[in-house]
Amino acid sequence: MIKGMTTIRHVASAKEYAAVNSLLDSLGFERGKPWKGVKSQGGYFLAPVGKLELYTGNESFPADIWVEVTDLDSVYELLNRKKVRIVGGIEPTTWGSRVLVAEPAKRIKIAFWQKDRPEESAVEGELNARDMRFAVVVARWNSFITERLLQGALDALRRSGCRSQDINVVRVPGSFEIPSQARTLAETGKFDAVITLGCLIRGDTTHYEHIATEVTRGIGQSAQETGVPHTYGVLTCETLEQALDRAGLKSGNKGFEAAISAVEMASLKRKTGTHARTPIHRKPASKSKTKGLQR
Ligand code: DLZ
Repeated sequence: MIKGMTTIRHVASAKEYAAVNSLLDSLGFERGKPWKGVKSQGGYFLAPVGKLELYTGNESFPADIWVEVTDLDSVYELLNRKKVRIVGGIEPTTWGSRVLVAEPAKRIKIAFWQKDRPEESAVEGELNARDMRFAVVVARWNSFITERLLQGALDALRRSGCRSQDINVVRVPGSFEIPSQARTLAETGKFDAVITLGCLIRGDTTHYEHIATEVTRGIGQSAQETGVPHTYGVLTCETLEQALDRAGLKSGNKGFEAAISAVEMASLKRKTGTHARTPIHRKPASKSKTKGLQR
């Protein structure tokens, strides 16, 4: 039944109204649509999380707008820079937080607060590829670009601690062939993750959309159905210039990024996965069927 909640505050003057708006902008609040009525004007800000908090007892709170922040000291600096009135300073609370009250306009008090210790601790993968094996499927089409992606990916794997003999590079004719080969490799159960690298350029591919859709879908499907993490380093570009940018010039190297994501996902899988659909059977690299394909 409930759709949303809005707290309304009246700001006395247009100057103060502008100042409060400017402060909330600087703090990163998302602005909603402004409105203009017969007697007044206004606008709203969206908060990432909203709460309606009720309490009972004798504690008194210094403001009725409370904004939880991740870095209270930076907010303090920002308020000083913007010459916003601060009531007192940063104070400890009785509930394991620190609070700072600002008064950007008359009778508009905002309490900024930060918890001393964040409550949630998320599970994350690590960027350590020691004892992990990776398959890299790379398309030969547009090899001028894909070889750069491959160099980026190999660099990332080695920097993450992966041994050269644990990286298996497999070349396929074009991006269209990536998903089936990725799946074949994933199904061997020998790899912690599969990294896919290719480059589709709209300029020279009339059926670009179809290939791009099929490649993306196929790689995703292989990841889901085999349970082996796959990462996506297939560039889909309008022009060769754009592809060059993403293969080591202006916008980094997407091969490097795909490999780093593969390390993270492989590590995460080890932490969170109960069992893989295709368990990883560790064998000495020399007995591996893909031995001849190693770089
Ligand atoms: C045929 C084709 C074309 C026109 N363009 C590209 C491209 O931009 N990038 C790419 O990786 N592959 C391209 N291909 C080749 C197809 O992916 C596929 O290898 C062939 O159609 C053979 O099945």
